[in-house]
Amino acid sequence: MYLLNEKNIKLYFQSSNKFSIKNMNQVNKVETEDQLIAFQKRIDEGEKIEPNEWMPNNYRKNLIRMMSQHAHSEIVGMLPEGNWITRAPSLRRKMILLSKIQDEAGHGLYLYSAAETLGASREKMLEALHNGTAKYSSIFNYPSLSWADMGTIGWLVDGAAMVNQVSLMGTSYGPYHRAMIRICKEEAFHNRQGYELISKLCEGTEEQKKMAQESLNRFWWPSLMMFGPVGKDSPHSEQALKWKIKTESNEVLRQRFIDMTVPQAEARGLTFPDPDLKYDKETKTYSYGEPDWSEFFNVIKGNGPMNRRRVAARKKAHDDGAWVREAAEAYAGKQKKKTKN
Ligand code: BYC
Repeated sequence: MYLLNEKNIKLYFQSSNKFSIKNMNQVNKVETEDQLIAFQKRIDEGEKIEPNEWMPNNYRKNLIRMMSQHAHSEIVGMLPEGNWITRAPSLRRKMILLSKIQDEAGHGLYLYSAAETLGASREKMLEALHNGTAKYSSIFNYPSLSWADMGTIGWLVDGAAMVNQVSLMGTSYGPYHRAMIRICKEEAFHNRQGYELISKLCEGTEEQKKMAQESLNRFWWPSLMMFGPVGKDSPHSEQALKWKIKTESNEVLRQRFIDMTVPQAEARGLTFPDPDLKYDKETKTYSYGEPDWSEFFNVIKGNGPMNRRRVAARKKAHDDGAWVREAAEAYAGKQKKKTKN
């Protein structure tokens, strides 16, 4: 039996995760072995866990960690593409880009709301993003330098995200599972528009084809790193898999993405910046070189090429939007008064 007093619980939730629990009633002061066994049985039988049901504190904590990082990734992920809206080469491309970026904002909102069902405070989650303590996907700390990057982001970044999120559709937490179903539908469009853009460049002039290749060269390794590290460098995986917070390992998903993407590139005459990439006829998969994990850890520590600029841009957007939140609250207050009268 685990006994925690209120102060310890608060510390436990705040210490490693940079967020706080708003509703302390949702946190267990006592966790018995029987409760943990019964919970694992529900997971093993494929049941979904819903917000008001009993769950271990550690399950709640890890979901808030992962879902809030996921939500941050969606809204920080709007920035590299937002950079190109005014320079889209046609009205069609501009409309596609705008609609895709709006979808990402929506994904962020579903995910923040889903994390709130676990008792996480939206204000605290955003505060952690703005003060630089929260993580978000490493990929968004790289710059978008050419128009071809708009294709590469859709094709590779959304492609990698989709492989990961299709797997997360099987997550054991109900609200996360439902958010993933909706997000994956939109992600499929994001991925296809990116591949279509790259395909068009590859059918174009030598210069356009070069632009596509150069973009693939820059984004390939960071896209593989999106799936996260392996072994002892992936400390959350073992328990997350046991509780079906995640349903497949980082490595399995990375391999699936590679096997899906390499033939797509080859069909367009593109090559990869990995001399070790080759098809293995026996396993029917591609073997590949080791990503530079020191670069990855440097990026997630906040030292990637764009970390500081990304966080500053998010903070500015939040501050600039203060009047919208105030107006919405004032309007909601008025509506409440009206319904009372
Ligand atoms: N980037 O034990 P591990 C999109 C951290 S956005 C940064 O394997 P876990 C889109 C990890 O957090 C979709 N950090 O962790 C939007 C942990 O650190 P902490 C983004 C990473 O959670 C706009 C430590 O490394 N998708 O599609 O079991 C435009 C150890 O890792 C990363 C998601 O967010 C990383 N890549 O597995 C376009 C998916 N990898 O927390 C597109 C949801 C690892 O102990 N998240 N770390 O400080 C997940 O599936 C999992 O959290 C991960 C990591 C596979 C990422």
